Amino acid sequence: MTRNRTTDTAGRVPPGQHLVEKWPVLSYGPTPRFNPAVWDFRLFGLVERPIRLNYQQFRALPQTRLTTDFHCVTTWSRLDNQWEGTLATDVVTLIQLKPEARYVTIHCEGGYTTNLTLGQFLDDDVILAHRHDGQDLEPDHGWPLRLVVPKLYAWKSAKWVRGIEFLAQDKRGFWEVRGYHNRGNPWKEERYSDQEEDEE
Ligand SMILES: Nc1nc2c(c(=O)[nH]1)N[C@H]1C(S)=C(S)[C@@H](COP(=O)(O)O)O[C@H]1N2
Ligand SMILES: [Mo]
Repeated sequence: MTRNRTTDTAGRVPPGQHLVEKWPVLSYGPTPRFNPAVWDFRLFGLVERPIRLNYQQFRALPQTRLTTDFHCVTTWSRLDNQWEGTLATDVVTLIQLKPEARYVTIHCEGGYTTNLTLGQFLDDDVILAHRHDGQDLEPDHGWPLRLVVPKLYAWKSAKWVRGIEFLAQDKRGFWEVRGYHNRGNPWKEERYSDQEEDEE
């Protein structure tokens, strides 16, 4: 397929990154099988009333399409990914957050987790996506549902998402306890947790 990919990459490739055209797969464990009969999506923790949606209910949420860049800490970046799904800001309208909620943990099939501040999660380009570049996500890329957090390294873009937990305290996720940076801003090259000591 010929795609008209952008030629203007100036200012879009963070330091230490190189561009790829094809989309690599990076997963720690095996790709889970999707079973729509048991799949659910939970919003829980510091919310007034936790909720649980089945797959059909989740897909009925408002749909948005946006195009963003994707930066993996292993140094590849892929520009202009078109995502379709439900914005994080639309998902949170389903629940009422308790005022103490300041952090989120994303929970995935198979036990992978990642952590974000509530502010990072509610950024206007954060999406729970089921389509990429006009096609359903492939199983290896997170089907049926993945998070996309374009402004942070891609280990924060959790695949096979099943729930969002709202917390008062930050809790490091799978890679964040295994040597990766707690924040992961690619423009500041926040790659490893041992860089965190030098910070504010
Ligand atoms: N559930 C889950 N999500 C995950 C991962 C994983 O191993 N499990 N890997 C992360 C990493 S390190 C990266 S770079 C991106 C890669 O997404 P891709 O395989 O679709 O390119 O997914 C992230 N999300
Ligand atoms: Mo990654």
